[in-house]
Amino acid sequence: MRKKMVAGNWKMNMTPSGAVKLAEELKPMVKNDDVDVVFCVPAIDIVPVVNEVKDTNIKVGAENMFYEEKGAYTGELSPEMLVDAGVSYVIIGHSERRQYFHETDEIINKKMRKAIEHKLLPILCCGESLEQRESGVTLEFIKKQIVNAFKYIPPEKVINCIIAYEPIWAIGTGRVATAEQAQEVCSAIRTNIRDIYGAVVAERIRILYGGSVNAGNANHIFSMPDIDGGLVGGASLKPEFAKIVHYDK
Ligand code: G2H
Repeated sequence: MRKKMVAGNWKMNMTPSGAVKLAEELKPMVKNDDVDVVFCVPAIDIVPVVNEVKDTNIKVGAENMFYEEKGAYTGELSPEMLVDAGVSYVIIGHSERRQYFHETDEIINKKMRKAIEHKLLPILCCGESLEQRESGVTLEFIKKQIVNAFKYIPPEKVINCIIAYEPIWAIGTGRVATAEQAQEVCSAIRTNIRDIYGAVVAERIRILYGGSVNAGNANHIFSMPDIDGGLVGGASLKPEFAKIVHYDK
C-alpha cells in the first residue's frame, strides 16, 4: 500500500514574511497521518518555513537545486545547502524550468543523481504539451523523459523517488486533465518503471498528478489506482490546500 502524498509547489510566490504567515495558518489544518504533506517553497523561504513547521507533520521541499557540489556557480544552491537547511524533498524538472530555464533531460538526470547522493527525495516532473497530446505521442514522450531522468540510478534508489505527471496544458490553466486521462498516463509510467526496474519498484514508487488540482477534483483524481496524490500549485497558497490534504473526508 503506497502512502498518499500532497505536495504544494508555491512557485515564485510568497515573501519570507508571507511564507511564515501561510505556513502558520496551514499547519494546524493539514494534520493527516494518512498523507505525507510537503511544502515546496522558494529558496529564500526555506529557512523560515523549516523553522515554522518544526515538530509538525509537514516536510519542506525546494523547487530546484544545482547538480554541482560547490564553487563558482553564481546564484545557484547546492544539495548540501538544502540538506543543512532542513529540506527533505526537491522538485526536479518542472516544465516551467524546462521551458524558461532550458533544462534538458541531461541536466535533469544530473540533478536527480546529485539529489539522491545527498539523500534528498526528488519529485521528478514529466508531462506533455497540448501539441504532443493532440498528435498522439504523449506516452512515448513521457517514457523518454522518465528513462532519461533515471539513467544510471539503481533500482534501490529509484524506489524512493516521486514522479509527478503534469500535463503542460493543465498547468495553471484551470483546465484539469480528467481523472481517467491522468490515470492512463500514470499507469503507463508505472509500466515503464516495471519494465526497467521490476515489479517491486513499480509497486512502491509514488506517482502524483499535477495540473490545476483543487479541493473539488482531488478526491476523484487521487482515487485512481495509479495516482498517489498531487503536486499542487495555485491551490497550495490558500486554505483550500488543507481540503486537498483531507481529500477523502
Ligand atoms: C503544476 C501545478 C504545480 P497548478 O505546475 O506543480 O500548478 O496546480 O497551479 O496547475
